[in-house]
Amino acid sequence: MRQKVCMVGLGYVGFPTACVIANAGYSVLGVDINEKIISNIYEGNYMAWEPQLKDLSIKQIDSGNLRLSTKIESSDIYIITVQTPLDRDNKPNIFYVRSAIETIQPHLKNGDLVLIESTCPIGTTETIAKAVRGTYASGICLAYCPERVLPGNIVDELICNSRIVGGVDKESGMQAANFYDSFVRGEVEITDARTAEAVKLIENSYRDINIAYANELSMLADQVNLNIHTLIRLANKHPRVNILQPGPGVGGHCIAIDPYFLASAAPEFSTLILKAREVNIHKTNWVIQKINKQAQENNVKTIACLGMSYKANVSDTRESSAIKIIDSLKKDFNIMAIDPYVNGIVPINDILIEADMIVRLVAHDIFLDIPNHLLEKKIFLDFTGVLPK
Ligand code: SAJ
Repeated sequence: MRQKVCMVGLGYVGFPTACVIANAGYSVLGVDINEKIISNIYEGNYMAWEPQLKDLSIKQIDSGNLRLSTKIESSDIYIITVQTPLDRDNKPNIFYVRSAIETIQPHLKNGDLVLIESTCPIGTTETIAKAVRGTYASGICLAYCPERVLPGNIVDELICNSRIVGGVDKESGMQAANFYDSFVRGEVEITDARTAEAVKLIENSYRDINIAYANELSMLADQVNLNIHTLIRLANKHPRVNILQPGPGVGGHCIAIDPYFLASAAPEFSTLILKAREVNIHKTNWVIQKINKQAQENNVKTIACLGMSYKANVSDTRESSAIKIIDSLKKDFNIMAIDPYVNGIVPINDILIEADMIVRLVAHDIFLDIPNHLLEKKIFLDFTGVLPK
C-alpha cells in the first residue's frame, strides 16, 4: 500500500516539498491552519515566482496524489515545515514546531516517522523525541532533516540538492534516509539530530558572514573613493578568493535569522557570527543615510524606489531591506515604490519620468535594463551590487 505523508505547514518550503513528494508517488496531505494559503493554492496563485511549481501542483492535485486540508489525518510519515521566528530579543521561538507536534501526537502510532525540517536551535529534535516517545508510542522514529533550497529555484533544488538527515537514533536516521532517497537525486547523508540542526545553522551563518564582508567592503570603498565592483571583480580573479556581492542589507527568513539561532547555543563563542549580523544591519542604515544625503543636497522631492522584496525575482518581503529603506525615506520624501512581484505590474517608465531620483534596491531582471534616456537628468543610485551596464 502507498505510504501516506502528512506535510504540516504549507509555507515556501512545505508546499513545494509536498508537491515533489506527491510526484514521487506518495499519497500526500498538505495541512495548513491558514485557509487563505489553501485557497491561493487552488486558485493557482501561490508562490507564482517559482518556475515549475504551478504545473507540478495542478498535476498532483488533479491526480489525487496531493490533497489539502486545515486538519491533520493519520499518516505514516509526518513532516514539520512550520515557521520558527525570532522573539524581540533575537531568541529562537519554536512555539509553532511544538504546537505542530502536539497536533500530530494523537495520531502517532508505532512505526511512524516524524521529520522536522523547520530551522531549529541545537537540541530541539532530541527534546521533542523524549517528550513524544515518553508520552505516546516509543516505537516512533524522529529525525531532523534541514532543507537547503534557494527561493526562486525551489523545485529543482528540492530534487537535486544533497540532504543531511539527523536521526535521534540509528533506526530513525535509516528510515529518514530511505524516505529522502526515494525522491532526492543528491546524496543523502545520515548523522545525528544535533549535528543536522547545527549544519543548517552554520551554512546560513557562513553566507551571512561572507555577505557582511562584501557589505563592509562596499562602505569602505565608498569612503576611500574606490569602485567596489572593480575591486571585487579583480580580487575574484585570485583562484582562492570568491567575494560575494554587496547589497542594501540581508533579508529573507533564513540568512537574517539563522545566525541568531546558532549564536543562542553559545553566545560567548559567537562574536564573528553576531558581528556579521551587525554589519549587515548597519549596511541598510548606511544606504538610508546615503540616499538622504544625496536627496537633500539635490533638493529631491520624489524618489522612485525599484524593488521591495528581499532579493531579486521573488515576491517574498520578509525581513526585506528594501522595505526598511522605503519606510524610512517615506518620512521625508514622496516615495514611489515599484515592484512587479509585490505590488503588481505598473507602467515603470511613466513612474520613472515623474521621479527626481531613482534608487535601485532589488536586482529584479525587469530593473536591469532601464533605458538610458529615462535616467538622464535624474540622480540614479544603485545598491543591488549588480555591475552597472
Ligand atoms: N545577498 C547579498 N549578496 C550576495 C548574496 C545574497 O546581499 O552576494 C542577499 C540577498 O539579496 C538577500 C539575502 O542576502 O537579501 C539572502 O539571499 P540568498 O539568496 O543568499 O539566500 P536565501 O535566504 O534566499 O536562501 C538561503 C540559502 N542558504 C545558503 O545559500 C547558504 C538556501 O540554500 C537555504 O535553503 C535558505 O537560505 C533557507 O531556507 O535556509
